[in-house]
Amino acid sequence: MTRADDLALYHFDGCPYCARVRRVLDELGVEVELRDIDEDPAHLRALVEARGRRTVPVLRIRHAEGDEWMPESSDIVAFLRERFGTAR
Ligand SMILES: N[C@@H](CCC(=O)N[C@@H](CS)C(=O)NCC(=O)O)C(=O)O
Repeated sequence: MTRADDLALYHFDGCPYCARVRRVLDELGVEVELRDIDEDPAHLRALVEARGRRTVPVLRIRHAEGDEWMPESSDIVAFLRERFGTAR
């Protein structure tokens, strides 16, 4: 497994787009912090503050210059495949 400490996935259990991203993480053998917005109101608050909406999945990417918030499951999957496609 590859642990990516700069990434956090905002999601919830019953969301099919989130499940798609979680499946790709499993497939690539990548572990990121999973932030369930239904389970933890602080995660929901952080997401809405950053994005102005509660739509998930959203991947938070930490950069030296600040956080990037990436919505859209297809974009997140493309990012993960590009970065970790050869992780295993
Ligand atoms: N096009 C988006 C769709 C995401 C989406 O519709 N997410 C749903 C849950 S599966 C959601 O968060 N709906 C609540 C909302 O938008 O407020 C993607 O592919 O990520």
